[in-house]
Amino acid sequence: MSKYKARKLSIIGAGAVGTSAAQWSVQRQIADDIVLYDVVEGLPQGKALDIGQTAPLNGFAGRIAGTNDFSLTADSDVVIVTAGLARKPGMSRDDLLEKNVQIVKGISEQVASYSPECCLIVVTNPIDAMVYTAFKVSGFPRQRVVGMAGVLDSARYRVLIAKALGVAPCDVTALVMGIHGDNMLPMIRLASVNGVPVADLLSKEAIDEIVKKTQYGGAEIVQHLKTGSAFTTPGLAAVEMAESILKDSKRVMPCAAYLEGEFGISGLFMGVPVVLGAEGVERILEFPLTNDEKAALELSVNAVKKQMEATGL
Ligand code: A3D
Repeated sequence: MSKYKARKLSIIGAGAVGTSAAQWSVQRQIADDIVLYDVVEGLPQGKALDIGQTAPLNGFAGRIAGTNDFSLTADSDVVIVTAGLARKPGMSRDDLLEKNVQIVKGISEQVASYSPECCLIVVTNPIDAMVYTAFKVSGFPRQRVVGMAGVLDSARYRVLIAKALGVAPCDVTALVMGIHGDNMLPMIRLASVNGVPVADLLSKEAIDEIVKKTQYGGAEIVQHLKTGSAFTTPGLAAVEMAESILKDSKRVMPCAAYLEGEFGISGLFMGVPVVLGAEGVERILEFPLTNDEKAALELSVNAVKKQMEATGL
């Protein structure tokens, strides 16, 4: 008998982000078994068949299946939750809360019963409240519940810095902390191009502009699309996180993690740099903040607290 333990990934919600995540998972070959689940009949089945037919073209040797039967997600190692309403023009992420909290509650109960040992990656907005909902309802330890937002926001920040400097985006290292919303905190002091501080390469005005554009990066895409929000990079961002957990890579990524005193914050999910490995959030990388950064992070804390209260949990 083979000693190899097959890795199983389930993606809940076969909409724009869920489909993108499924596609990237197959392309990056991060799991052996991939299950795409949705409540709409035929939708996950059709999407999974289509994505599965890329296998001979990209060398994927695993299995992908679409289903409306939650029991087929059983014994997943990682579950990515993308189910729920997405923003339309004029809507804030908070406008989604009432509907999405019900959806995420129901899903978290099922995940806890079918895959009690999995790591949960939540993508549904407003993310900081939805990941809290999943944490409360699943009863999982804080290491195994994490929100995707910082990987996406940091990618947007890195692209904007790279564009302003005329350099390759992959050579820009930059971190966005805090809430996934208008008060998110793109860290200026820590942004660098292969170690060279960005603050020494760009004017304050140029950096302020980049920060603002990062904060409204999601809204800009919603305005163009009109019928929904970003999905390609959000899908890949969730898959990067899932890959680090499934392969125990210990990658360091900004993620919404439940804080218990780190950065002086307790009892809520907040975007911070974490180490992602087989155990989930294996460590939170804490470092001293300046007074300005502390004040900016306080805005995130207040906004997340309001969202948490609105969940009624
Ligand atoms: P969309 O294309 O509408 O897909 C949502 C899917 O969820 C649909 O196929 C629904 O049928 C399905 N669904 C609804 N209820 C359930 C349920 N109970 N069980 C299973 N599936 C269900 O939206 P989308 O894919 O564009 O966005 C999905 C969510 O991700 C939204 O809440 C977005 O706001 C959020 N999102 C978050 C980020 C972050 O960075 C945090 C980025 C992009 C999108």
